Amino acid sequence: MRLALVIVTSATVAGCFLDATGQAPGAGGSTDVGAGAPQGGSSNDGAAPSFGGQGADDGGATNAGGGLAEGGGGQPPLKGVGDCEQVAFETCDDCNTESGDGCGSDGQIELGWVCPDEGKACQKLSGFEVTEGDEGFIGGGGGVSFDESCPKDNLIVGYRGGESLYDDLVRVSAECVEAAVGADGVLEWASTPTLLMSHGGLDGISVSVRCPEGTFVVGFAGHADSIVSGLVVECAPIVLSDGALQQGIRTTLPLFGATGSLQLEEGATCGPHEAAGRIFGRSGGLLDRFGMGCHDLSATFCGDNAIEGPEECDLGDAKPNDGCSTICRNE
Ligand SMILES: [Ca+2]
Ligand SMILES: [Ca+2]
Ligand SMILES: [Ca+2]
Repeated sequence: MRLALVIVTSATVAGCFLDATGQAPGAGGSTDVGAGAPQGGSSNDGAAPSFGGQGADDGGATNAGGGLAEGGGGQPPLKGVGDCEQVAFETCDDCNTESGDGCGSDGQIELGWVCPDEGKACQKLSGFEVTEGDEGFIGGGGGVSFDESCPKDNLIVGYRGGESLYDDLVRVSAECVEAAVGADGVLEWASTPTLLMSHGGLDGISVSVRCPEGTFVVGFAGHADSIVSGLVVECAPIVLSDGALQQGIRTTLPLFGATGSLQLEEGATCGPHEAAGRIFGRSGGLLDRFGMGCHDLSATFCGDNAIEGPEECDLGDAKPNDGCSTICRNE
């Protein structure tokens, strides 16, 4: 943008002084050109945005001297970035102008980081800790109870089971995947899905649903009376937003099982910072009751001097090559 303006200015100046004799005055002279000038826009070039005013002046001076070649070159750091004060356009200031440490050369927080303290190093999302969250179930009270949770750092991504000829679910099991933090602060699948123990009978045809890769189960509704007929499962990505792990946009999977011509009723809905990590219910030869438990995912950060959740170390910064990685694993 600035380059284009500079070219217009120099063309104007050149045209203007074809007839005139003396040397060109300072860059500001464009107003003297008056009417004949192509593109009246040249007066704009003084109107630098709040940052970068310096660069514009330099460019003008070079042009006055006649040298067309290049004004400045490269991208000078934006004025105000790295001065330890967070102002105006900045969303962070970590006292340097480098990117890759959570606060970029443009004064903006980088993906996957939080910068809670002005003038201090930013902290990188290193993982999550789990506490029990919401839960809910559908179905009746027959059979015997079961309760299964995914292993540590795992979340539910799908279900497998069997469906009878009479539109009932005869068994169910959950698929779990290890969730790990990606470079951009998005939870990713870090393993292939593994199956929890199956509950219910052995008959029926096999049925299954699974969330799209990179998304996790966050709720279900279902069709049931005293026996569960089918489940409608919702999935969502989990992303770092405003310093917390939050669900992204939900998608609904195809029906798991059958409707049994029963109304759809609410099962469990995980809160905005939760995802499913547990199934429970009752079963015998059929699936009498099905429930899902949500895990509250509290984000942990590398660089806050506290070893939390999945962290193996935390040296108070999120720098690599000092024995403790950017996500606080031993190097
Ligand atoms: Ca600043
Ligand atoms: Ca920085
Ligand atoms: Ca930490």
